[in-house]
Amino acid sequence: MGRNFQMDPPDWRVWHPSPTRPAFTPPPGAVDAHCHVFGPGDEFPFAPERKYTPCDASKDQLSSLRDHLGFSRNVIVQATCHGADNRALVDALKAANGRAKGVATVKRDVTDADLAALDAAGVKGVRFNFVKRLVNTLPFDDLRTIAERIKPLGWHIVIYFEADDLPDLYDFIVALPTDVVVDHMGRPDVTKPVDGAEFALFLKLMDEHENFWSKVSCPERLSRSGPTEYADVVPFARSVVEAFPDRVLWGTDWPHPNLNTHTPDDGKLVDFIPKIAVTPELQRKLLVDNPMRLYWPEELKPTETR
Ligand code: 0GY
Repeated sequence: MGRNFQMDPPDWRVWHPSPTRPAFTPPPGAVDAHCHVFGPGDEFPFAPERKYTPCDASKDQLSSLRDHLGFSRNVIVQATCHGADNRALVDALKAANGRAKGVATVKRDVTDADLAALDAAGVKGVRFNFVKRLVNTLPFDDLRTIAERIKPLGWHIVIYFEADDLPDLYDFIVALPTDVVVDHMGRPDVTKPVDGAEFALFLKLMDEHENFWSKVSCPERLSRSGPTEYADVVPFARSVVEAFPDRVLWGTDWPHPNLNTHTPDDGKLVDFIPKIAVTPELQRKLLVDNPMRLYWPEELKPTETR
């Protein structure tokens, strides 16, 4: 921890210092499509409006983890503790030499010059966060304005909400004018049936809207049965991977903000992948083809783009 910030809540869990090396070998070129950097706070101060103060989790620590887990690239998602100040994210993207792309947080008054600078640094989307314990969500009108501002850049929108909130958000999100990536399958309550009404609404959203993608990430957050198997999350994630194999992404969620049940072993999280993507083809789509299409389209041959 740096000089300027104390972790809050004080029992904040620091990320795993020595994760196991996964038994599962990711395919060449695999992308961890959901992770964060925190600070370091002394260099990139956390935002005054933040709802938690994390431990530091630097760009170098993230790239070491990437290599340790057998991944090639990262998509770094702006964490709420940095608000709309994307400097730590941009710093990490610049240092990654093309091996990381980003998802930023912006406000409606973001300037064209700011957007152009984020684009040049490798930002490919913005995040709309509806989880009330993390943010005071912007009004729909602001979000619609931001969506229209980022659309010409070819960016997409990442949305984070909890399953309870989907009915109220449904009409708003299906009207968004870009590709939309839902974090963590819309956070299903995995104690409810996988074929029950709550998850059916999320599957309907994915089924009826081809611009929607899902991250099949965060078993450690969703599970009630717990580590290291996260068995209760498997049916949910596997059903999404099998129903929408070309619109799913996976990420570690390192350094695991706000997780107070346990400290995830990132190697074990990687070992969750073959349980939800059970063939080499599904694994390649999940970890390579899909994230490359969304985040590195410039590297694809013309026949591979949508
Ligand atoms: C996640 C989940 C969480 C936090 C954030 O930006 C964040 O602060 O995303 C959470 O607390 O559920 O995706 O990292």
